[in-house]
Amino acid sequence: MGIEQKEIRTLSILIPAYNEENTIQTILGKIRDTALPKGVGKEIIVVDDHSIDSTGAKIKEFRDSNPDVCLKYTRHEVNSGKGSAVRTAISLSTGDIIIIQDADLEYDPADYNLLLPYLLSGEYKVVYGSRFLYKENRHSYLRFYWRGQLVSWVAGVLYSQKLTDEPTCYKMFDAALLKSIPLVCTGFEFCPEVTAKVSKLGYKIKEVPIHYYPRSIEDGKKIKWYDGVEAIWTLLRYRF
Ligand SMILES: Nc1nc2c(ncn2[C@@H]2O[C@H](COP(=O)(O)OP(=O)(O)O)[C@@H](O)[C@H]2O)c(=O)[nH]1
Ligand SMILES: [Mg+2]
Repeated sequence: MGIEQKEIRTLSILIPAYNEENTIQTILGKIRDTALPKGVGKEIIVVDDHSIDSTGAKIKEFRDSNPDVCLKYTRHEVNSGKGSAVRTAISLSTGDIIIIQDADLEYDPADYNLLLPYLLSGEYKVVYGSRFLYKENRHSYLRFYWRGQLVSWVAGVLYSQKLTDEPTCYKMFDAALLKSIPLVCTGFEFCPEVTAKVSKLGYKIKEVPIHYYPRSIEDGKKIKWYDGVEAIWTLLRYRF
């Protein structure tokens, strides 16, 4: 007897957005236009983390001109960080599977289809898209590249996982598992916290190669060097 699968499944796409007026409508359009496997629906949840540009207005404009798209939108009363926005989005999501999608254009929603099969088959409950496994990818800043390598190596050693890209945005989870994990992160430490906690629960993380189109700091990249230090500190803290 095979694994019992529900007929219709929903992928919840969680978007933390902070001052992303230049890209938010494009990424929403790309998500809308991405075809998923038969029987898998989409739910988009955008959390505007109190942007001070027109991000909020752009989201509402998109929603109004795309009534067929299932899009939930909420705005934080104060700017509280990527991790807080992701946690708000998790609490609003209703799908069976969850993926984190940044509001910039560094990742390609078409790649959801590269990760999904591993969750749909029931083989894995946690799948990461690795930018480093796809050799043709460019990496804009050497320091981001090496920081990513270091954080991945530390995560792999501390938690006995085979990881080439721990800080990747594309992290896909079984929704019930992710919702069962108490998260406390507020900023970019969402990634190491969730990696640490799923590993401690004994789940093996599957990695698949994905495309990557890095943006520059001038284009709005917000992650800083100390986020790398905090990532390693977070990995150590939850391990010991
Ligand atoms: N909610 C929220 N999101 C943020 C904040 N800072 C950055 N982000 C979002 O986090 C995502 C990743 O930011 P980015 O600078 O591209 O970092 P990277 O892709 O992880 O290197 C983007 O969607 C940003 O809008 C923040 O203070 N609050
Ligand atoms: Mg980004």
